[in-house]
Amino acid sequence: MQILHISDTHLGSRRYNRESREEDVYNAFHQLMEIAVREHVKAVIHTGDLFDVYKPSNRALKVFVDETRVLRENGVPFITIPGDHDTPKVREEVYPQRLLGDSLGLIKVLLGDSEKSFYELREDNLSVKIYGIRNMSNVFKERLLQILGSLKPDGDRNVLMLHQGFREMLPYDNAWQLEIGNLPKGFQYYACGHVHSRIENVLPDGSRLVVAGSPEIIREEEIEPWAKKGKGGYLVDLSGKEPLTQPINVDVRPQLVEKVRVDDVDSEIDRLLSKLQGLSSKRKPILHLILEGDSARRAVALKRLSRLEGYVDFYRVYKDETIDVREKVSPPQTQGSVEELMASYLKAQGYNEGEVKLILEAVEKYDSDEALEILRKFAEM
Ligand SMILES: [Mn+2]
Repeated sequence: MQILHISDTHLGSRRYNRESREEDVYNAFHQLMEIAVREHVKAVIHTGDLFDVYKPSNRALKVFVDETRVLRENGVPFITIPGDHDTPKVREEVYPQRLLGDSLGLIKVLLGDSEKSFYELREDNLSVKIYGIRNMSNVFKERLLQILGSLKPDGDRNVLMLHQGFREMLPYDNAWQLEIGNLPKGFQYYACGHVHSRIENVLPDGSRLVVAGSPEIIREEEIEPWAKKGKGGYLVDLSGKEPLTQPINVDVRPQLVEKVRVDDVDSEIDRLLSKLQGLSSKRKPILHLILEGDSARRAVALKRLSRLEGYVDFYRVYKDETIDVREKVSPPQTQGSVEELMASYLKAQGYNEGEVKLILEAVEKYDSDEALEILRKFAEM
């Protein structure tokens, strides 16, 4: 029995306020639905962040309803849990999934703490039970562990859907709620969302923990992993005791992060254009540029970059790392009065005499009415 595991589709996401970005996100979803039908999967499981926000636009809702029609026509259930993005931020609001599931019967939703704790898929004599828990924020950590501990998976094969941060993958403060060791036993496949890049883990008991990732590039950090591993979903065959997983890719609009030396912008543009010619995708790429070099050349370089138009979907300055090379950077002095030290430090930071004088004045008179007036003057400089 084969299912399709997808996640973090973020329908409605519109980065850089670009129409093409919103379209691309819908297009990736369209390709996933095509894959589901082509591969004759028994179900599509989606591990959260179906929508980019908990109040999706009518357009995002319509795309979802229209694109999943083909599943309903083929009797393929769409089973999902809410992620952090589509969790209401207001107590009385409801999950968009409840509208689509409870009210319209278009999808099957699992929350983990409601009456329905699993959906069963049957093929021949094999029973596959799909469990799922909605995303729970840090404040509900204990509740999450409690629900995990209460699960009694009793299908021939059992799948658990989660949308949480794991310490092993996101080892930062407040970024994780679970450790792999917290996972209850008895599941063959832990279907995970939240992290946007693909991760596959084989656990000691032979079960699989797979983070499906987002099928389009939602944030710049996803560009590098996309270039290495592609994006899409996972086909999961649950026929045997150990699941077989196979990543399946969708065609994603190429995105590149490129450094550009503003001092030599024309040859940099030539280099970029020949690099773009080597891309295999028919879609025009998105360029994220990191500007380097003398900031005095930046304005001219920005004008020259318009040569890229027509070759790219769009380009943007991702980071400006140009520097003012005319300022002599000398180390600040280490002896003298506090004021002298501050003045020398500020000069080394590139402030001119007049600015330094005003800053020192503002510091000295910080608790008087004059301070505001000084700061206003400074802002006008
Ligand atoms: Mn997400």
